[in-house]
Amino acid sequence: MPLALGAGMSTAASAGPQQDPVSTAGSGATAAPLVVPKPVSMQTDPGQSFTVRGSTRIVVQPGAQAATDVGAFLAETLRRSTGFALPVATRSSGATGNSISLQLSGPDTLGAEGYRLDATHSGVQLSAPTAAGLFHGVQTLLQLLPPRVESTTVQPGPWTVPGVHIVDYPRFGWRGAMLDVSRHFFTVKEVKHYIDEIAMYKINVLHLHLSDDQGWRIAIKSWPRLATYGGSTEVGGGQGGYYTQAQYKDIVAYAAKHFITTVPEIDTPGHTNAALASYAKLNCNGTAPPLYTGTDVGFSSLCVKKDITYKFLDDVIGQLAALTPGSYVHIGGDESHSTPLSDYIRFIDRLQPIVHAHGKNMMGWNEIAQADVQPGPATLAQNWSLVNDSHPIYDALATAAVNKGVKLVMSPANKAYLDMQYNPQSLYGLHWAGYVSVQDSYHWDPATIFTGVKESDIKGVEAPLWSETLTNIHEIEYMAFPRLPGIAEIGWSSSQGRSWSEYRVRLAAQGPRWDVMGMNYYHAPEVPWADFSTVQKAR
Ligand code: TNX
Repeated sequence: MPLALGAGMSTAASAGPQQDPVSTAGSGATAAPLVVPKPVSMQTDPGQSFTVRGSTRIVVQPGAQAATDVGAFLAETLRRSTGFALPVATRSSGATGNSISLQLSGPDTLGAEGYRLDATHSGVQLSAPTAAGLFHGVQTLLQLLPPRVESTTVQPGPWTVPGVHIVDYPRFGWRGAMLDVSRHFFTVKEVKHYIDEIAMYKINVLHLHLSDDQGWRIAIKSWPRLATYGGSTEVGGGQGGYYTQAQYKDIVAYAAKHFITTVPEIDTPGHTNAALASYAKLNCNGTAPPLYTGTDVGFSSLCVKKDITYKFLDDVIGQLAALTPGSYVHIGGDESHSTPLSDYIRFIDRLQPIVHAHGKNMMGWNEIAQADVQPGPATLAQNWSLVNDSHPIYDALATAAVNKGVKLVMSPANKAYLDMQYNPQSLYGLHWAGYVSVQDSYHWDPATIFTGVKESDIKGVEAPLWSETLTNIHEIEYMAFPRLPGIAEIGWSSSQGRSWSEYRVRLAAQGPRWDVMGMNYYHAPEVPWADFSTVQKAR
């Protein structure tokens, strides 16, 4: 008899940290596998389990290239830690039992990213209408295996998947992570590393904040000084850096392999000192300011009245659009404190047609709702207003956007900003929006923040990571983990029955995976990590 662990999955919490967090098979234990984000429904079947072994195959339908690619991704990951051959075979080769099967099932109720996963004695059956769904199912499967599966060197088995039946699909189609590569520059390798880590939690958008006062990070062919001069420093005066278009393409392709769409942001009309310093003609007074390495905001503005400004933007957005397979280009629009409001509105009104002329839709921070932006998918507003837990506030910009028929991506600064310090002792980060503990960052719901904004007005959620205080991937990891998986869960899982005490146990089960990966995560005291490391050591 399968043990039903539907929406609430309450036995996961009651399983308690003293039990083996994942691999229950063979031990007779019935603890539910601890998966983040929480699947829509999961039944465990203690009578069943499947052990991946040397003779196991990964099986796909003949001719299904997208499924084969996901199968190859799974094989690559499993080969590193298991040392098994794990050939990716087509079904016509006769492989049946003792296999992990990845099947494209054709359209059904699971939507664009959902999947079904069944693990029994004879193998693992993963099916989904899309390759993205298969990829998300693979992420779940990896969480069903012991944490040492994340190792890059061969580890001892057994590699047992508990008997489960999972049906899963996301609440929102946009589950983003933003990385500010402007305040400090991060290498292609570091960005790819972050992609690996966010993909584990079914994040499907990587928003790259490519320009700000302190640095311009993408080469633009007709405006070479943007990168070579505007990208030559960073906060604190370090050497900065920029991506060539080939490197940027490489990031976009790597993200796509992880079913993550890259959204490029060029922040305008404010946050533009690096561009203004690179080209005197972009300034109203024709004089280039010096490069800037501080952390103030709101002091720079493109020259709204000059035509060259729009020629510049047309070139930049045209080249970015050509590098972007996704449908959105982010034009920033935040904190333009030195642009008079009438100019700001004029500017955004002139910019949106430029974005459209290059075949993309326009995304911007919620201030863009002050302009005459277009309804429908043509515009997306990213809301960064704070959540007030006890008194939901009525935010004029969010409501203005929704009243214009514009959908919102929710990034409330005192919940979803990963650069906020956890507490006054935090080594890195800022606290202008408050200290944000792991529990705080999990305790909100996008559909109940504003009285005027309902579920259907919301495109999804996004966790921004601003980098004024962050200089390398280790510091990125420290701020993003363990909060990012909670934001990912808010974007993926139903809010029904959501409880911190249940979630913290599933979150703690991620710790041993991150330990194996060598990640520098914050060991937040409110998460029961220790219990899981004991389990790990005892194995
Ligand atoms: C606000 S919120 C900013 C960024 C800063 C960040 C630091 C928003 C759209 N802009 O310019 O980096 O705070 O937390």
